[in-house]
Amino acid sequence: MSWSGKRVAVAGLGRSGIAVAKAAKQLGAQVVAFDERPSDNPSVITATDDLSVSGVEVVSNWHGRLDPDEFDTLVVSPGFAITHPSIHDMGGREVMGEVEFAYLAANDPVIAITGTNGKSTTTVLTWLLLKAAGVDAILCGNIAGSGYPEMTVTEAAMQGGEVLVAEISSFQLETVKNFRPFVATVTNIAPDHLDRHASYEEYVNCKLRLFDRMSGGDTIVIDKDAPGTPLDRINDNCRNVWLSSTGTNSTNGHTARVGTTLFFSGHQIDATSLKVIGEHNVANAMVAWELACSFVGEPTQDQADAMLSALLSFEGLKNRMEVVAEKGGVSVINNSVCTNPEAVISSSQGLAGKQHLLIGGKRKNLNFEEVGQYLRGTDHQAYLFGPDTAELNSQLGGLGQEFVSMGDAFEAAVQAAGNGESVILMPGCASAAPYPSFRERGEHFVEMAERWLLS
Ligand code: UMA
Repeated sequence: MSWSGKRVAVAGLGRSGIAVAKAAKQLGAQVVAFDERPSDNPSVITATDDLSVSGVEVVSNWHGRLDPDEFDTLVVSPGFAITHPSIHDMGGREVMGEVEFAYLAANDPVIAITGTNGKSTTTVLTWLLLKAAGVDAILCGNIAGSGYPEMTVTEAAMQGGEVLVAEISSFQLETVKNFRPFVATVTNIAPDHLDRHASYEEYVNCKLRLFDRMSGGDTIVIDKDAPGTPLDRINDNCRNVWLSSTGTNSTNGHTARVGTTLFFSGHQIDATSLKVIGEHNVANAMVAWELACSFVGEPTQDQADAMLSALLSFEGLKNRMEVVAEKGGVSVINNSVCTNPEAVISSSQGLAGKQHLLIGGKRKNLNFEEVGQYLRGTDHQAYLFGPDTAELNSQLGGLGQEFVSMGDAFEAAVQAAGNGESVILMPGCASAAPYPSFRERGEHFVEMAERWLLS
């Protein structure tokens, strides 16, 4: 597709919008980038300076409307809901999201990973396995704050390599049309983002859009034991690779499990030798291996050895069950990226010993009753904080202690924790003020843990 001379509006001056505006300009389009934040916002100032150098016009303090006669195409960032008035204003003209734009600009095949939980870990693991196998793979997509060299899909498309390994969110899938990964998976599906998607069904439909265009020589990798994945709705117009992360189902790929023994292309390891803990990480490892093999084929002996060594040395990502301090037999763990009830339960189940869980933030219309039921079957304690504390506690059946701030909740939790126990930031919610994102929330938690170590 040619962008030369096209009049392109880009909605959003975040990571996606900046990348699209620069790329569209580089591809010969006339670009105007819009953002509803005021022009004196520090991020808007930085973005405006950055884009002006590239010859992109910037409109900040935007009222959210567009004159369709001025533009041929609108490219929206994932943070824009499909109900945004600018999309409506475009009428029948071309509207696409960042992933669609990147796909049209890319020359490389894409391995795409979606799902509710585990997608960042699976994406990084796939990328590490491919690198170990000698493939020039690029890590990209929705992934943020992983500690690895991540970039937007657009930046990856413009950079080019052998294959793009992309984490893809439901927000990004709302606006895809031609996007056709060569290899793809959905890790699992559980309720999330119900403040953005009209219903859980719509959220599931969005996730499954990843597979819509796949056919012929493409490959879909599915864990038959993944919670919430509708196995009867997986596109079978292409190769389907089935694995069984619990070892209870039949498989046709490169991985298998018998008890705690895991097989990767014939190599045998015990699940406990993985540095990342929990059953969900066994699933992530098996899915990543299948994804990597779907690209490289049957690995040679040297490739398989290098891939296995990469898998066994993987210590996990920042903000994901990251042990940040240990004192007096108490472990302090940062799981700031845990932003839905299902992730609270699965992350907690992956860890032995009594847990003191810091839960709170924006609830996103999600229901925490199942977390309440889960906690009642354990001796874990919940410490609630943030704007939705009262609603959270009511859904937990009143078993949480309520605090104004995450700092107060942390103080109470470390006071109460004893030898062999853990204090975990397990928010289950999106970040809320004073934290702009899960990264700042995690950073503050780590700072508190470091101060506690010195106390
Ligand atoms: N904006 C408006 N009006 C709107 C919405 C946004 O003007 O109605 C502006 C904001 O003022 C801001 C910009 O748009 O300046 C932000 O755009 P954005 O929200 O799309 O954010 P980006 O920085 O482009 O980041 C996006 C993803 N953000 C979202 O999906 C909300 C990032 O995922 C992703 O890492 C990045 O692209 C690169 O691909 C974040 C996320 O929270 C981490 N994702 C959700 C999740 O993982 O649960 C889906």
